[in-house]
Amino acid sequence: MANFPKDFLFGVATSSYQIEGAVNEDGRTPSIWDTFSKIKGKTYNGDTGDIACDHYHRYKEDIGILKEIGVKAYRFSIAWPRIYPEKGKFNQKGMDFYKKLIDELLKNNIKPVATIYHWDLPQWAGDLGGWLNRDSIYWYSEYSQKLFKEIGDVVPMWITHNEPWCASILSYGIGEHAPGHKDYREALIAAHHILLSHGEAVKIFRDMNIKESQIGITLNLTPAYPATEKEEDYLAAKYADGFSNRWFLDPIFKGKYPVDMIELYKKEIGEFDFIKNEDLGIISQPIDFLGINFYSRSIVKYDENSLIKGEAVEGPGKKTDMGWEISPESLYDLLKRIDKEYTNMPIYITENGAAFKDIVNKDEVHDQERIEYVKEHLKYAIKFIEDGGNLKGYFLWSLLDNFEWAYGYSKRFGIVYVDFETQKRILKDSAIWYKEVINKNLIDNI
Ligand code: GCO
Repeated sequence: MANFPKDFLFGVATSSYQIEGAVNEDGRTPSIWDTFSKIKGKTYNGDTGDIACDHYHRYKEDIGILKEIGVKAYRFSIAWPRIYPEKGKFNQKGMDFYKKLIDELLKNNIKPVATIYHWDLPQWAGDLGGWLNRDSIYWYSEYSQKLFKEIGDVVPMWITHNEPWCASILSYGIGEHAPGHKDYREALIAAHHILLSHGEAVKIFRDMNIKESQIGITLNLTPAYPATEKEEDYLAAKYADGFSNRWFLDPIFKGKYPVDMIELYKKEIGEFDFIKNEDLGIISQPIDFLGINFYSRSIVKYDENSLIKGEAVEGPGKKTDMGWEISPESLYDLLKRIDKEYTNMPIYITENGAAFKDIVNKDEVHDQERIEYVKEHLKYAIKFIEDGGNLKGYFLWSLLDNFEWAYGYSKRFGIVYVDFETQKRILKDSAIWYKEVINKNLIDNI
């Protein structure tokens, strides 16, 4: 048995486009994900977020489920195109939805944790170049400032961005996410503007002096390990780490981009003339906490021909339905490393969880593999805390099965099963198990 600290914040996480649906309601205009998901071949089966979990209409029922599971906090995201359906035009109706959601959470004693941007950029912003346009920083600042004005003090924890790596590299470089571009210069420009917009939002938040609330950012971090003891594989792992982790951690915590990566990228993208002198000072504004999304690790071997001189190889561990290797001990390595090299500030695991092929039988889902996955990760989370690590909470991804981006509805991450035909929700065994963990504040049998 292992106990969590008394004030440990157990929660679950979701995001707007993945669950809300109601894409044309109350003044919302399309986001780049509405556009992207409707292009043939971009998502599995042509799936879109048009209806998703219909959470926009069922939020009360869903908060009822949160209450039933007993979570202390709920991490959701706000859909920018509901708040600013057009450039510079605020939409009160869109805002009202989140006010109602937050009221309902507070009534049920659940702490609202709001992500400002979880990838559903308004299409109007996309049409103006999206994150490639330096003005995106001002659009995002205007949006953030409005949120802080309207609900800044009733939301105790603000997350500026979710996974800048995905919103930039995966979206503008690899092309798997909206807007689906494949250009590394674009990817790095987008990453820079996203980081800058983060820093600007933190500045605005501080200027507004919202005392009761905290602000941070969520990064998806993937520890990289060399495939063999060969020196060249170590180099590949170092670059893979630069690519996924240091490119975001270093500017935020050290106020600079990693020099080895700058040198490497320069050969591909040319000059970094989109970085201005004052930018790094803005990006490295002090924050109150760091959010980490953790799912897996990467193992890499040297590859002369790849941009980052490495190629991923398959790890030996069991895989989830995403094909991601299950490697809970890497979470521990990662947390220790953050603690040692970057910061001792409060850390929250803002996402961790797994997709598996769930089978419904008489209104029950026996998702033992998901329970094992979460249990193993919580075990290493406790180990880090016992070592003196400043880990303050854990948000399971996800509350509901939902729209898994390019994978559509083919991957189920929820601890609550959703029948997308009827919108019926069924608590999986993992939800019932998680309820017990939260209730007892410990995990048994370890
Ligand atoms: C993420 C996303 C989620 C995904 C999850 C599983 O931040 O990557 O927050 O939207 O659904 O990570 O891939």
